[in-house]
Amino acid sequence: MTEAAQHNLYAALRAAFPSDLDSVAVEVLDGPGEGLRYSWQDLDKAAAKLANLLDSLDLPAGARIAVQVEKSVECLMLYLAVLRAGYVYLPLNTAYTAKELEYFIGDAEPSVLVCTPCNHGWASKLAFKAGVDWVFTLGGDRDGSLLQRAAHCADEHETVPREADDLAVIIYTSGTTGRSKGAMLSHGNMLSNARMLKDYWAWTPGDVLIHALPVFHVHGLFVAIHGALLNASPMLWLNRFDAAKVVEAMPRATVFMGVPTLYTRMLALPALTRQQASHMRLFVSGSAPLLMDTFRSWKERTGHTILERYGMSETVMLTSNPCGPDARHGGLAERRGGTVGFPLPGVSLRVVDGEGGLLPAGAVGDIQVSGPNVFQGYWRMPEKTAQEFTVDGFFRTGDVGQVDADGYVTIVGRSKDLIISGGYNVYPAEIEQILNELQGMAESAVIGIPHPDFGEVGVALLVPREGASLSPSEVLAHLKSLLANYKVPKRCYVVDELPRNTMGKVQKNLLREQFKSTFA
Ligand code: MLC
Ligand code: AMP
Repeated sequence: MTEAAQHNLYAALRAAFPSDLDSVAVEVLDGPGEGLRYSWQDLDKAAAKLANLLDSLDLPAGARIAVQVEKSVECLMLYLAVLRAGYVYLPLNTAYTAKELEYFIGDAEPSVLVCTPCNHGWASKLAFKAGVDWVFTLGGDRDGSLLQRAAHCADEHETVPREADDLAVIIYTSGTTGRSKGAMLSHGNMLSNARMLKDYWAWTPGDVLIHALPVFHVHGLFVAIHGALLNASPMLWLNRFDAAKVVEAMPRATVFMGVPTLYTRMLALPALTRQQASHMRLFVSGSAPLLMDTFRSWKERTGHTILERYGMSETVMLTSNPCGPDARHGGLAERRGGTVGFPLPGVSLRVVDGEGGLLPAGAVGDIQVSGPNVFQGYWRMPEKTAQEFTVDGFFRTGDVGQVDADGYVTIVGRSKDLIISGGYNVYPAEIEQILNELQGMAESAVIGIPHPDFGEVGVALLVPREGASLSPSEVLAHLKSLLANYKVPKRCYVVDELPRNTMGKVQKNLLREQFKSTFA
């Protein structure tokens, strides 16, 4: 392999495959393929076939391959194939509606769309209208045109050389303006992060990962998959999270990664015991704040201390509680609940005031970061990108926090108006924009309030125009037709007015206080 090919993330992952390529790489625990076992050879050959298929399409350099399919091992193979062939992977949440898909396709201008067979009718129509050259289907039962076409391709493929700064993936994240932005991650961003996490989380031979997260976001696609592949660790694969199935798999596994909702759902099961979890080595939580109550209950029930970490689509992983003694911090090994641990090796993290002045230990301010993991900017949004970086190259995360005297980082809030629901980000601005266009709507506010299952959920407050009446159920149905279902507020209330401060800004903090017990 050439020097440059080594910068291709796939080349690094492939180089880590075990020498026995016939051993099991992935075992499927649910769905139509339940019981199927895929070897490392299967992953490699299928990724080669798919990469050859992409090559045969004569795509332009840097072509985006948009993928909106249900989770499956074949979807993982497609991801590997796109990396290997040097194109740009664009994963999309399966919950996105036609309206949302239309935006992503219009913005990213992919050359290829891969969708589920059941969405092919409408998805291909809007894709071809937007100038997409190829539409393939991939179903959860190894069905669809993608695999049919790839079956005829050769099962060997030379990994395309990539530089560390070359674009590998675009991940869309919604924004405070309501317009989604494509975060551009390079091969180097992801590889540097994956290599560092392999050491920091002490991945060891014999580790087995339970993979139960979606594969269209940073957590499930990068942190979990790169970690396992780079360590040649088999994955026990769940296409949908099922608390009972994860608990059942624990005696055959060592590592689990989840958002807090997954932990609270498992805690509700009597089958989760110290004995059941005794084979496990590491439980990682992230993407949303882990409540102290969950942290403590998990320790009490299983004997394991959850390792909480913090990251973003724009940066992959930024901080982590220690897995073992951290020499940079006096050998501290304690995983402190309520904190997201230390900045990872290679990551610089600082807390600043409103003017950008560095704050001392313990003071709360805006979190800014830099490092080899920090993204290349927002797709075709140079001005937005420039705004989000400081002159000395630090990225403004939009998170508010502090670093204590021992170096532990705590996230105390967000300067961005964002709700994190079951690990998914929901931007109120996107919903308010739709609400405010409705006939009879004077104004609206969407707020996040505590929820026992999802951690936080959205609630919409609607102010009708004088003389108009609004039906909450109709409003919710309208939102459902346009937005991914997890973004739709769980409740909708009609109110007379919204509280405002002297500057005329809606005081969402007062509304959050007023509605905080809705789901208690
Ligand atoms: C599902 N629903 C949600 C929801 N998930 N509502 C709010 N928030 C969510 N997260 C709604 C559905 O719309 C549906 O509503 C109802 O709940 C039941 O849906 P479901 O499909 O049966 O839910 P379920 O499969 O149980 O999904 C819940 C979940 C899932 C927690 C397993 O949301 C999940 O996998 N979350 C993980 C997200 C994730 O991977 N985040 C990482 C982002 S990366 P209705 O009305 O239709 O009945 C990142 C960076 C980092 O943040 O640091 O990692
Ligand atoms: P995303 O844009 O989906 O990548 O979400 C990134 C955001 O998730 C971050 O900016 C944080 O606000 C939040 N986040 C991630 N991990 C944690 C964590 N452990 N605790 C609190 N918030 C987190």
